[in-house]
Amino acid sequence: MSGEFFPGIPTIAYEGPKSRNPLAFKHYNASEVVGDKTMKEHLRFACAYWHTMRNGLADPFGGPTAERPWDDGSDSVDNARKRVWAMFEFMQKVGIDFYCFHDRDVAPELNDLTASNQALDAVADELLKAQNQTGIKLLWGTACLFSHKRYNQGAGTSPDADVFAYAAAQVKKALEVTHRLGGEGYVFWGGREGYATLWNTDMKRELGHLARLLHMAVAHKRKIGFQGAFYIEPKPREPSTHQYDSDAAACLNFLREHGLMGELSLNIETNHATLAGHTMMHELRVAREAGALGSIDANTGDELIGWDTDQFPTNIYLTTQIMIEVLRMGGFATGGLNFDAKCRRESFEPVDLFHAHIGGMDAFARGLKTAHAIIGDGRIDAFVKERYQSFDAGIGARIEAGNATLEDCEAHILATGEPSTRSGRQEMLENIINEFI
Ligand code: XUL
Ligand code: CO
Repeated sequence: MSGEFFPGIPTIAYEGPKSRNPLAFKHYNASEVVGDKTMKEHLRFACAYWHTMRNGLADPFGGPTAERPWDDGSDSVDNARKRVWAMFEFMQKVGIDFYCFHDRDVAPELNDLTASNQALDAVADELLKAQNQTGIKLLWGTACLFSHKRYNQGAGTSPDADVFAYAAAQVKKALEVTHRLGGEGYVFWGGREGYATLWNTDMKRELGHLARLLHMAVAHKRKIGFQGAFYIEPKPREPSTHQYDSDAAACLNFLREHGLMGELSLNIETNHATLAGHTMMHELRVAREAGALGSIDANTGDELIGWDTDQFPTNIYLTTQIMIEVLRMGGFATGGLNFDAKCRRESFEPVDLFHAHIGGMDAFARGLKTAHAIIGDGRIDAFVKERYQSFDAGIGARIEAGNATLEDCEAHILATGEPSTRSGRQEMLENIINEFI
């Protein structure tokens, strides 16, 4: 496997911030230690098979533009096998150690489930061979339960029990293949698990069915001995008008209601957070504080276009905020930073895949260093701690401990009078952050 698919493109090296070579890292230095780990260990980058290998870069107004000379465009298993080697050559050259896939990205969906499963097994053989040759690992696998026509009204939430059963069969197979490939996780993202109109929808019943699917998957995971993590990925809409897993809080509520807390954690994606009307930092904070931040789909949206544009992250402020939350949870366990991102339609050459990933990796390297420095500096943490100090003693401590009644609060105010509040100092804190950016 030497330069067959990306001829003339070298293995990407770290050249430092002064380099002007577009095919070099300026900030991501895999072996450089930040705090207690190397950058590579902190960041755990993963490459998304669906975008890197399968996205033709079409948009709602125009067809595909991507030039992928190794791909003959057919649904043959041979073409799928060949693609595996293009993907692994790419990852080796760009220095990414993990990948993520949907069953239908790596292998074609054929005439029936048996044929599709056989194709998936054949491609999985190839993936295993490529993993063993390169040392590249599977961060997570998933089943595509949103592209095929049968899922037009949902998969786990379809009104048709046969469609539910088909989805469950697909999850079973995708989970088994993920297990066979040593995957560290498995994702559930429900693009069609929602509705277009409530006039035809029994929401309570659909949510119950979705929970049944997840419980079945948990049972199967135990049965086959899969040790990886299960993640659920929030997104508010697109393709459905309303998706049930709309944001981190909605997912946590769903998991709690259906006895799935602890079985699944969250895979949070930046562009989904912004579509939900939240910042990425908000979504990460909600998940982390529930002890349920599992993994990250590291992309970004375009504020001028209202879609899930799945762009590569370039904004250092964003990557800093993300890495602050990751460092505060003590780093990733099974999760990582999966570039669920694609090149722009205008960037159709194979080399653009390199520029895109290099940029994302450099942006996260800077975010990591900046976040580490901000936490090490300690001023932000100290300010926040101080801001709540009135809850450390007296009436505040009694409130927090559950030892104060409404009468106690009333007596306190009657004795002490009007509280004197203090500035939130937002601007001062933003200035501190900018000292480090
Ligand atoms: C879609 C999306 C998916 C999931 C996996 O918006 O993010 O690619 O990450 O199904
Ligand atoms: Co995603």
